[in-house]
Amino acid sequence: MTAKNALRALGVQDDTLAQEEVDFLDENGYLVLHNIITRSQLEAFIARLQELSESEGAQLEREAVAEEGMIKLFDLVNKGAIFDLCFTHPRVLAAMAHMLDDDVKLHSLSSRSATPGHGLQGLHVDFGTNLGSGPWVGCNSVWLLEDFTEENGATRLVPGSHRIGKHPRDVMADPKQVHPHEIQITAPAGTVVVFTCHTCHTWHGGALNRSGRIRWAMHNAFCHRDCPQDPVLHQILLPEVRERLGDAERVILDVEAGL
Ligand SMILES: O=C(O)CCC(=O)C(=O)O
Repeated sequence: MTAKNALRALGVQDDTLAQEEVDFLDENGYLVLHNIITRSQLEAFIARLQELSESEGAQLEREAVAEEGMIKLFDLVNKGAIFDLCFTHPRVLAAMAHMLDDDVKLHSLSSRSATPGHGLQGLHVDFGTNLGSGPWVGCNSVWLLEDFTEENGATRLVPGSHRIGKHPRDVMADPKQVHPHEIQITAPAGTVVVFTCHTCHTWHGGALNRSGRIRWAMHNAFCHRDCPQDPVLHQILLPEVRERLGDAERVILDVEAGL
């Protein structure tokens, strides 16, 4: 099955995103998709992430840059059927398919949740290769499991920065500072924010969580089918997960090779 057929089988149609949404994404480099996660799914995600954070710890060794005060959890495809939503939701898939010309697979599914007093990152791009010259490697999304507010460190981003073709660090003395054109994505829990990648990935980063609660969130990236995943899913996918999934889901995860 081709990726395009897998997308169709998972409900992605030509009009799954309205034309205005596609135009907004192309122009601004991000798209806010509301009501992707239901209230009961939100509760289930947070409960599972809490459980995993106790059993697995922060796993900072998996990160090139360890971040103090962050709860980081990886390989969520193997951590329960509730996470299947992240690689099967038609509206999220439609946005990824638009950006990657239908040539998509899951790149990584993880959680970066800021505890109180933490979370500020420099503005950055996630897929920083080939800036300005293509081909574009991948696209990311943030899944809001809490209401994102200025107080709890809603993700900040610079609209239109995907067309600049440079890293923030090339033009900012300190990417942790506020960029004059940045905005913060304040939105209700259940929203997914997708970042595009035309000339380069939209500049974005976590902000400081000044609230008294953990700001739970997940990150769900997709990439072109010839790009490496992190981790390579057919090497680590549990047999019971592989068996639970249908053909289309296996294509999106790129795990047919291990069948
Ligand atoms: O947590 C956030 O708000 C953004 C995180 C992010 O951009 C990243 O970890 O690459």
